[in-house]
Amino acid sequence: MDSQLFQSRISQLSMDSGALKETFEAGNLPAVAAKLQATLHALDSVKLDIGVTGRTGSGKSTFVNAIRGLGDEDPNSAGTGVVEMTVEPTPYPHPKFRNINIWDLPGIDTPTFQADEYLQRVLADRYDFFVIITSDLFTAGHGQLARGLLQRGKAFHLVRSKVDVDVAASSRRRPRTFSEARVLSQIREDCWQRLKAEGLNSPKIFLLSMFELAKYDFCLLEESLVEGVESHKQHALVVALPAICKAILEKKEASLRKHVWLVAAVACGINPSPVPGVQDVACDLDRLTHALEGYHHSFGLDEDSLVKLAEQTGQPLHRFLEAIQGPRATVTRELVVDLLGQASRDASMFTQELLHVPILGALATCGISFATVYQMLRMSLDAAAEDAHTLIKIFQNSSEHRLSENSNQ
Ligand SMILES: Nc1nc2c(ncn2[C@@H]2O[C@H](COP(=O)(O)OP(=O)(O)O)[C@@H](O)[C@H]2O)c(=O)[nH]1
Ligand SMILES: [Mg+2]
Repeated sequence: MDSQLFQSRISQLSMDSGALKETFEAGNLPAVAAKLQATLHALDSVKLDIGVTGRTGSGKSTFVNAIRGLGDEDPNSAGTGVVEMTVEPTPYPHPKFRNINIWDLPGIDTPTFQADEYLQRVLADRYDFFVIITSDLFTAGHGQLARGLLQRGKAFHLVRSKVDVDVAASSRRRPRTFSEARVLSQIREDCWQRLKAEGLNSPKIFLLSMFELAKYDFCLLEESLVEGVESHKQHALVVALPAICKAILEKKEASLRKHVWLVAAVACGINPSPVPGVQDVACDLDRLTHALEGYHHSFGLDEDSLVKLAEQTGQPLHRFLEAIQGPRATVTRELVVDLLGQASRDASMFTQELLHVPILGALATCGISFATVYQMLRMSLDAAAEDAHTLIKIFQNSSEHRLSENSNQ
């Protein structure tokens, strides 16, 4: 669906809230739910295209993999290595959120590089924003490219990769006077000076190591990517970004929470069937299974993500599995039924609480089904977010542990 139509649907939703309330109060949930279903569908199918560019060998392909939560050896990974492997723009869909494509773009280091020609060749308008990577100096080519993007009104983010290499080299060469903070600030200063010479004043630069993603500026980059994208695409990006930073976990939680009532209304209003063993509750179990799967994927709690986390940290998988409080198993209809059973125990009390909230109160009057489903989604979201916070603590502790082991060697 095109973005204008989507935006108008979202704004219509808020304008319609009075009308929605009346409809709910009249008890006509199916009529409202059909409208909300279209909104939910639009939200789930927002397309996002990210172009990753820079010179050959700067780490473009490695970044394309890292931002999708993949290592170099995953079957869906972009090929990495010192030889340039990317000749044409190549889309790499996010493994869990297929509506997001990260494009590995050709290197910008041909001897006759012309930004305009390059941007035409890669179809610049296709991308929502660009990430420009360099592993050493920002050159005239990067400057030309950035100016070309500014002229086209395209957002870009500047990344200086491989800072782990600079840090390690400096600590070897000047062991007595070494300061990591100083190395980083020198890199930053150098980037600023060179970009200034290219006509770009105080741009944000993100220093990264693709192999220690959480260590340098990746968390700041994640936030900047989200802030820079059109507002109706923010949700799609937030849920798909790697769940390794506290700030992004909070953004994920808030964005998913905002849509809980929408999912609940659609699940109760479209194709509801009685839930076995849960009295007075009817809803679409498949939709709820899909929603909970989305929470697991977004917070990195699915099996694939946990296996990758164990590999990255060198910790045994069971350490992560044991730390998880919420359901560990793959999300199934049986699990959803079980969770609905748990939620139904206090749903009637919850219905009373909902009555005080505009719109939600109106929904609650539609019956115990909505209150139970809403409660179940909220509980599951809270549990998933809490587990994700626990996992990043283990992740960060194990990175610090590995770093101190390395520096003692
Ligand atoms: N130490 C270190 N090596 C990196 C980093 N990013 C990429 N590399 C390595 O640099 C080489 C080139 O990376 P690649 O992603 O293929 O670059 P591309 O040609 O721009 O796609 C590979 O061997 C990567 O493993 C990084 O942040 N730190
Ligand atoms: Mg490459």
